[in-house]
Amino acid sequence: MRQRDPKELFDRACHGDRPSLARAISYIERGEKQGDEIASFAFRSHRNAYTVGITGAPGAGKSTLTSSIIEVIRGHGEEIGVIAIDPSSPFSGGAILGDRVRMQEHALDPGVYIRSMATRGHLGGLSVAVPEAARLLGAVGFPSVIIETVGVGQVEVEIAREADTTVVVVNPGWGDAVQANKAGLMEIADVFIINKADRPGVRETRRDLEGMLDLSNLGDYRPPIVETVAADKKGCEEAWDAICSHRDYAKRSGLTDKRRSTRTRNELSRILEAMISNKVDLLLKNKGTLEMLDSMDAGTIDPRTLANLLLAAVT
Ligand SMILES: Nc1nc2c(ncn2[C@@H]2O[C@H](COP(=O)(O)OP(=O)(O)OP(=O)(O)O)[C@@H](O)[C@H]2O)c(=O)[nH]1
Ligand SMILES: [Mg+2]
Repeated sequence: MRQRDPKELFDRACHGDRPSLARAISYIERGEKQGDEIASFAFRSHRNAYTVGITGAPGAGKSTLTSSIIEVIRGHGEEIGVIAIDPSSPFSGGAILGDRVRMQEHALDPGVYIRSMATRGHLGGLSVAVPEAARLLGAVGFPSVIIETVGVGQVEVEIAREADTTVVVVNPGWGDAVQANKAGLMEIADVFIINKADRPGVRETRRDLEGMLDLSNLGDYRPPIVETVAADKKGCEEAWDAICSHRDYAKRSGLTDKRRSTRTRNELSRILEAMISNKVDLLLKNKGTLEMLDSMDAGTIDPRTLANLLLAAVT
């Protein structure tokens, strides 16, 4: 029982105890009180990991690429944490298994920590749980954390966007870049990767991406386009170099601090919204409220007046 004390769990995780780290992330994932406390210890530790969001269409090769990039990072002697988001969308139901298999080659390496996360009742969902888990990985000593998320759905895209560096993975072939653009991935990319470059259509995809970049309102940074064959571990050293170049640029230019500030503010508002919405749910089930709802049915009080009354109770 004592082991579940949040402070002790956090300390153990900081000393490299992986089972404690796993349990701590589960608490965060499930939105339990211990998880809130652990997230708070992590935040106040001021040990920030550099976060890389990797996103793209289902099956673009994000997990394969992540696995190959892990190898590059390990080759440089650095440790790395990975959070793979299991999308709740029916599009990629097989992701959990796929990701595990794809990154299996690193399963025994103590310098690599790979964790899948899904929505498990956390207030505010993954958009709150993932940044908390990423911060925990930073607090326990991982200098970098890769967050893999499929680029479908608002929450998933948001999670990828809110990294220090966002990588958008596309595939060769007519229209893939256009699809990425439609999914809103164009404007969040700091680095583009054309993966599966062993397939035809690389030139066309690059041309499409360059064309869209020409049209967008770029400042003094233009996202590079790197070609990879992740399945053969080709181009992954260059991909990691491009990612690190963006990291250095963002640090130098003050972008990193600006983004981190925006990110924590967004997180605060998400938590607040979730808390208030939780209170609203409770309030609507309250016996007193139920009577007022009857009055509304009877036509003696209107929804807006009632809402104002209830809002006063919530705040
Ligand atoms: N030809 C080719 N196939 C690749 C390459 N990289 C990955 N693949 C294959 O593409 C398929 C999907 O790879 P994943 O890494 O699971 O893709 P993903 O983007 O993580 O998929 P989800 O997480 O399900 O969205 C697998 O069969 C890989 O073997 C590549 O560079 N070339
Ligand atoms: Mg995957």
